Amino acid sequence: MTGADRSLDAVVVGAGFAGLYMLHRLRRLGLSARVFERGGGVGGTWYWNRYPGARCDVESLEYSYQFSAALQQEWRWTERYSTQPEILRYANHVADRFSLRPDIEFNTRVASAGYDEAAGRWLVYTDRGQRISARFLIMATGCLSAANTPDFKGIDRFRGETFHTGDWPHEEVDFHGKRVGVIGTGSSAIQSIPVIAEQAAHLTVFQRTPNYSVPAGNGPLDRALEREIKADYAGFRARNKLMPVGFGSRHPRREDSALAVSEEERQRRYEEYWRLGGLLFMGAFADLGVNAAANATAAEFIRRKIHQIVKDPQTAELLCPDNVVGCKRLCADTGYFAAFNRSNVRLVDVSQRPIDEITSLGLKAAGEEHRLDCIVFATGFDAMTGALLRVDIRGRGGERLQDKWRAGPRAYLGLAAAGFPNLFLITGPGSPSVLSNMLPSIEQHVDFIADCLTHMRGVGHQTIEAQQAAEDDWVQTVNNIAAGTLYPTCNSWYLGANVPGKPRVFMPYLGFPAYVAKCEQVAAEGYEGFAFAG
Ligand code: N01
Repeated sequence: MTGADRSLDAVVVGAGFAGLYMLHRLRRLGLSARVFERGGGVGGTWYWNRYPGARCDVESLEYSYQFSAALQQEWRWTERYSTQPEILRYANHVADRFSLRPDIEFNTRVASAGYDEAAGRWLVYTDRGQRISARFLIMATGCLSAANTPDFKGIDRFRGETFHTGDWPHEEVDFHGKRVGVIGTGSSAIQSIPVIAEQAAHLTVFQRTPNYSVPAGNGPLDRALEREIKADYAGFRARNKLMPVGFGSRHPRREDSALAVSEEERQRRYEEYWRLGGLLFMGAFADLGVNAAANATAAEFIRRKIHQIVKDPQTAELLCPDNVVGCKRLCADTGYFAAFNRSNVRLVDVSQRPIDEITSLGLKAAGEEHRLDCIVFATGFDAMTGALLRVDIRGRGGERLQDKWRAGPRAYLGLAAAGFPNLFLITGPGSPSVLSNMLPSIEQHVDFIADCLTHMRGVGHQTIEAQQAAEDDWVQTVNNIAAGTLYPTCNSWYLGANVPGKPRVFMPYLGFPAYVAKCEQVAAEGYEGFAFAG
């Protein structure tokens, strides 16, 4: 292609877990590939989300790669749920173990990419002025990697320090002696608040919507369990693959309805699953995600727990959500509700009167000025589409992905978009991604793409493109499945409802095993729903 500095088989955008494994597979196929990463290191989400208390809500023995049996055996996790520093160490270990770094360009953002139909190649531009011609463009940009800071009035006037949980500084942040404000009460806030509360002179939490949270039950990794799993890791992975969310096979989801048992049994079951911890709580009964009356019994159980933990009844009541449990992602915490018993922590309800403005000295909310030294925006992400659409991607006829997705994202299997030949999305909208265990979902997508490239090479195809009809059907399928659940009943980031003006479309595909089966069937039938050329 004319004007390119360099020609490659594939450009991969992002060096998180998806980009790292994609690079490994591409190399093994003998293809030339380069990864461009805006951060200064590998790890993606785990490179940026360094806020105090950050850790994963899927168990470490499951939130890890399985493509290498040796890697799986040799890596030792220290806790049941890994901390962000440990996950980042793991990502770095993988990059070194498989010698991936020479093909990764750090501190380099892919700004735009345009498809040249005549050449059948992508021309990719970086913010450092590079122009790369590539046959394939593979977006490994992550689902929760574009931080969202609401457009608060006066945000630039604040004289203190500001932080975003999803874009945390790499230097140590010390809140000792400081008056800190945290805006938001999602997973990031719920993990960071207990830690910040221990340091800060005073902490004010600004809550618009309370969230359900279940204690994670974290602790040192049980070495006997580790030995047991490592003795048959493949079997363990295979059992997890059959779980609706792709993890948790050690704690089977129950088959019965919350409404089919006695009140006594229901409470006993909820206690059992409360002790299991975190996301596993949702497995207590089979119908918590689909039956509002069943879900209401779980909601009542958690609200009672909040009232038991939080001493001030008014604060406890404010912390009690009234929506469906799990409709916004259920949080997993370590000491979240108890943090509100501390004398240096205050909860401010901004549900009725939003935050008015940020001033030079703090923040005006609910008719009061709060003096602050630091503001932490725990305000989440432009999820699933944000990072993709921050790159100006233009397909056939110069069509912009931003325009194609103006009314909501449309992608076949969450992997490819009609009008954008030779573009692959790893864990894109329309795939299980955030409603599954991300690591196996990433590996499944990367393997699908690598197998597809092998197939193309075998039959001599130059381009692959999702067919419009297949894409339309798939978007409809994703919507139909979500509509049969309680997920669309609240303003979650799954729906894009957390970003003003973002179209409301339920983005993830619900059901990991069915999704994997569909991908396998598509591949077995010669990549049904895709068109090949060349
Ligand atoms: O973001 P969120 P997050 N004024 O969108 C509030 C994953 N994750 O970073 O609910 C006032 O959940 C907003 O209020 P509301 C996990 O999948 C995983 O916490 O929109 N408040 C909400 O309270 C998670 O779900 C882990 O009314 C405003 C908060 O900001 C996902 O990332 C850890 C506001 C945003 O919550 C996102 O979590 C961390 C405004 N104008 C994250 N705008 C684990 O693995 C927004 N808010 C455990």
